[in-house]
Amino acid sequence: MVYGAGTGHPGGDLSAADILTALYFDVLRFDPATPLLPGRDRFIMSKGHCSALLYATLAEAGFFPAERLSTYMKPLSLLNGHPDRNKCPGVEANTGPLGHGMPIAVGAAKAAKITGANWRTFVLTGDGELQEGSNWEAAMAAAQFQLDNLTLIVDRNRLQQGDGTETTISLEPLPERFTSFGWAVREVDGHDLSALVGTLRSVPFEAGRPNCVIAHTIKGRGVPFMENRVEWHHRIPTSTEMETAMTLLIEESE
Ligand SMILES: Cc1ncc(C[n+]2csc(CCOP(=O)(O)OP(=O)(O)O)c2C)c(N)n1
Ligand SMILES: [Mg+2]
Repeated sequence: MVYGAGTGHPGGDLSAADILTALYFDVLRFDPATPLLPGRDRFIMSKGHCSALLYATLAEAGFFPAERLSTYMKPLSLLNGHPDRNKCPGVEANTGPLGHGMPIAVGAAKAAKITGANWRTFVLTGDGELQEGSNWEAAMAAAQFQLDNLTLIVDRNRLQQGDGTETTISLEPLPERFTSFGWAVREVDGHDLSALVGTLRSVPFEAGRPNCVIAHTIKGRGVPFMENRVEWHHRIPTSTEMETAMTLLIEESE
């Protein structure tokens, strides 16, 4: 999709692919035939620059035909560079400007508490994204409202755009920061599907506390020449690189 569009964020897509796989093929409750079913679990892809990953997952989960993926970012496509809930079935919130998903997720989780509904809200942020102050305002509100029906997953690949998170604006000690904000925190290998599923299935971790899962990941995971390389945040593969990458990914999946 990224090669075909000539733009995109392959490093961050690959970083979170296992997380979305665990969510959509085990944890989340939804019906792709009725995307707005009132009782569905909500998933908010706050790192909206990784729209290619979200669309590929939604297509695989049955929200729309996989043939549509080839229209990614083409003129008049419903699959924009940043996800649009009015265009693409299954997209829960318009994201892309970093720092918006958490506040939206807190509102959704609070709404479920107010109405007594039992659906859950999950939100995925990047780690660099956590440098946006809105996340911490949302984190304080979630603890205040005792939103144990809310789960934040942090894609902790330690890279942002252009550099590492720790050399830009350090996030550590990240688990302790969320704990001190009143959240129940777990750390997990973000590429171990059974660990991801086990952790995400077990929410709420503690009654009355919002849940934070810090998923340790590798940006560009699955394609060795992309792994942990900051330039692959926003680089487009050449045709040779694309073929090599696809061969490696298909081999790994078989
Ligand atoms: C408010 C805002 N500022 C800047 C950008 C441009 N931008 C897109 S992705 C990105 C880096 C995100 O890093 P991280 O959250 O760690 O994402 P990941 O490593 O998972 O790709 C930036 C700065 C943006 N989308 N929104
Ligand atoms: Mg990152």
